[in-house]
Amino acid sequence: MELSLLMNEFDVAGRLVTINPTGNGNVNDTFLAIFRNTFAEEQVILQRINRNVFPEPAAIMHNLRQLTAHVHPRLEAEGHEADRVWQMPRIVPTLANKDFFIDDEGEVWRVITKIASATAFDEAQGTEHAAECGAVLGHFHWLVSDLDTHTVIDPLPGFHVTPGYLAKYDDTLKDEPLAEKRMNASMEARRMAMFIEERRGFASTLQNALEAGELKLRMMHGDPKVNNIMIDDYTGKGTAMIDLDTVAPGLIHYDFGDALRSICNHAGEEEPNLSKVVFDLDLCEAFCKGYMEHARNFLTDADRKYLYDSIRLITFELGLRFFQDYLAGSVYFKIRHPEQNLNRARVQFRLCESIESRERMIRGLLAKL
Ligand code: GN1
Ligand code: MG
Repeated sequence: MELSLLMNEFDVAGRLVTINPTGNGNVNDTFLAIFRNTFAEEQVILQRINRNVFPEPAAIMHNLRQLTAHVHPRLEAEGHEADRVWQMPRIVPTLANKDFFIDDEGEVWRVITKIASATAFDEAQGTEHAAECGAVLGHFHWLVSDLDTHTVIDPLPGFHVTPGYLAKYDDTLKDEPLAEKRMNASMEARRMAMFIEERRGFASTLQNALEAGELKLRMMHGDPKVNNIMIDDYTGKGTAMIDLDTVAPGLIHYDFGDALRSICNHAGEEEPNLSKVVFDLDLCEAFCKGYMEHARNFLTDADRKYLYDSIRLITFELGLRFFQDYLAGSVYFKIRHPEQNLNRARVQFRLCESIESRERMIRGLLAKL
């Protein structure tokens, strides 16, 4: 459906002047729409929800309602004490007062407000930026720490349960006829398979701690990579977490690790030259300091014990997810060329090795926080 016609379905004041793709998510399609009237301009975000990934759009919109209903009043009430304006997007309803619109082809669309004058960088800009990212994630965890986990519908059951991805990988090799062919087509793919075998036992670390009662489920973001953290254009301070579809009960460790694996890797997720993929310890330290400013009070000793493992584990998990998807024919992560998910897996596994080789130093700096 034509994007401008689609925008007519939503309740935004003014006239649409432009609508263009924005961001570079691997899952949903995102557009920035700008409306104007005589005196003002309104910018909103239009998204097509990837139904292959999120089969129940009503569930993620229900969750977004619960989340914003919990967080918005809190931000307003505490605004005068805060050292900055914290933001969180608001749902823009359709003219029929629904949270999303289904077009003639069955595609699901939603509109949310844009975070004002802020930028989400694809790469860490330096230690100050990393510290701000830490502050944003810590503050987010604090904001949702008392959100009743029962009010939220798990949008992607098993989303961050690493052993589940191992099982999925095994199933793909067993059931997908082309997977073996893809595996045997390149040395790279076989190297990835060996990398996975060497870490099978490790993959259950966080789940074991959860089952033993050492770690507890809390609300987590689910996808706090560097470009889901918005930085205020004028103050340089972090101002919002975006991409809220994966907010669900889980282990906040996966968030902590996910933010670090993306912030501390300057080369990004698509780098073809593996020698550029290195885990940066200065950025790690800066992020952790920013995070602890908000998280110090709710992290337990047991939580702290698993922080290093969480960084290593989520990096391994993402590499495994990319590799499994490559073997399955790239049916989950959007690609622009056929080897893209294989290369994404190579990058994460190299990053995982870089984390492993810095274990002592990472543990050392975590212990000082
Ligand atoms: C996906 O769509 P995007 O780019 O925000 C994925 C994350 C991965 C990320 C890696 C729902 O997020 O889990 O960490 O790609 N989101 C989902 O870039 O699978
Ligand atoms: Mg996402």
